[in-house]
Amino acid sequence: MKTKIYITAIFILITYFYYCNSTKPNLVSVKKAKAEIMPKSGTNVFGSVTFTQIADNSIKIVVSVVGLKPGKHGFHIHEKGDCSSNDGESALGHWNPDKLEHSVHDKENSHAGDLGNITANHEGSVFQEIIIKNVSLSDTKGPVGKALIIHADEDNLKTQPDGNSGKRIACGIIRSN
Ligand SMILES: [Cu+2]
Ligand SMILES: [Zn+2]
Repeated sequence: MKTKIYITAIFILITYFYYCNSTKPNLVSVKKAKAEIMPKSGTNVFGSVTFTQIADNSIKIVVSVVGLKPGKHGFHIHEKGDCSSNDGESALGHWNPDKLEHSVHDKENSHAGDLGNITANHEGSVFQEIIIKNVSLSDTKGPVGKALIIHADEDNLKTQPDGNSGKRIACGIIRSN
């Protein structure tokens, strides 16, 4: 009888540890990351985007980009850190680990990579801060290693799967630093 209880207890412990390991994100220590933005689709868009972990589950993104048409441009994290193709399609679709729908950033209900729009001034420059929650730079399955894409048009935050934001006019791989 005692042996049976003992075996049951070990079984429960193993199940518990297995469950913890499979649900907890795999963490490394990354506090900052950066993407160098390079032009795509024949544009002249350049810049940089920095990522800073400002709380356990909150990231500040600072966008500094030039060479855009004035107005709003869809801005997303795409699933593959590959900017090699001239049209930016090598970065694949929006980063969407939870198989949710395209909308405004809110990891409970949207693609994790939905950062909304950036707005270029009359000179075509963007200096903008975006705060996103429920994402960690330390998570090995987080945004580091993925690609940032700037689109030609405004993201309407509704149309599936990409907000109808048009061509990919710039791309940058998010690297830890
Ligand atoms: Cu996009
Ligand atoms: Zn999306």
